[in-house]
Amino acid sequence: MRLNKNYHQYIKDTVYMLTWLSKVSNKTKIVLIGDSRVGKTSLRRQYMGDSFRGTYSATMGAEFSVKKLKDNIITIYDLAGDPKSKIFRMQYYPGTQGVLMVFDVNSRNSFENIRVWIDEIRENIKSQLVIFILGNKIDLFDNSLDPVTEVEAYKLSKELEEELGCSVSYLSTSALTGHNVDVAFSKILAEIQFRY
Ligand SMILES: Nc1nc2c(ncn2[C@@H]2O[C@H](COP(=O)(O)OP(=O)(O)OP(=O)(O)O)[C@@H](O)[C@H]2O)c(=O)[nH]1
Ligand SMILES: [Mg+2]
Repeated sequence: MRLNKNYHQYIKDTVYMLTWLSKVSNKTKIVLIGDSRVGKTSLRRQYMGDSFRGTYSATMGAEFSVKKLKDNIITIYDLAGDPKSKIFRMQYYPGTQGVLMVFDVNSRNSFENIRVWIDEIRENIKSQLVIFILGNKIDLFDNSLDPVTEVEAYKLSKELEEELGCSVSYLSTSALTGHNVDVAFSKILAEIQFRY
């Protein structure tokens, strides 16, 4: 097969980065999961300092970013929310220390599906975890759309904490305005440092 030159370079860079990462001792692995379109990629881009994209482009399988903080290398795996991508997501779960589980505050369905996502991580991650639930698109919060309130989301996080026996927190975010995005990442990293 003849590979497109850019694609070939992308594969080479990815292999180089993964080889380099395997040699770094102090590293943290975070996955971003949640339904399609809730804003996982937008949150990752906002955290990495990339510009906000108003148009939707579905993640195919997985995308990832690497950030160096002091002597710690953070790898963020941004997984496709499409139910058909479950088979691809499974290979990225091993070794995960932190999960950012995202829903859209104006989509009750995406909030109800948090339980489905919990089942998926229970099946695939056996190590100790820190979980943050993020109610994204808070900038669009609209009372006429039966939005998911902070009280409901906080209540779910406490129920899950009890059921799973691990730390589960809640924050509302906006990938558009940047509200709580750095806070979410720095809090989950601090919690992982504390627990591991
Ligand atoms: N207003 C607003 N729009 C957002 C926000 N976050 C994401 N969006 C928009 O929502 C759409 C979906 O965002 P993505 O980040 O691609 O969603 P995703 O969760 O990565 O979706 P998949 O890759 O399909 O799993 C895009 O059109 C974004 O511009 C937000 O906080 N506020
Ligand atoms: Mg995406």
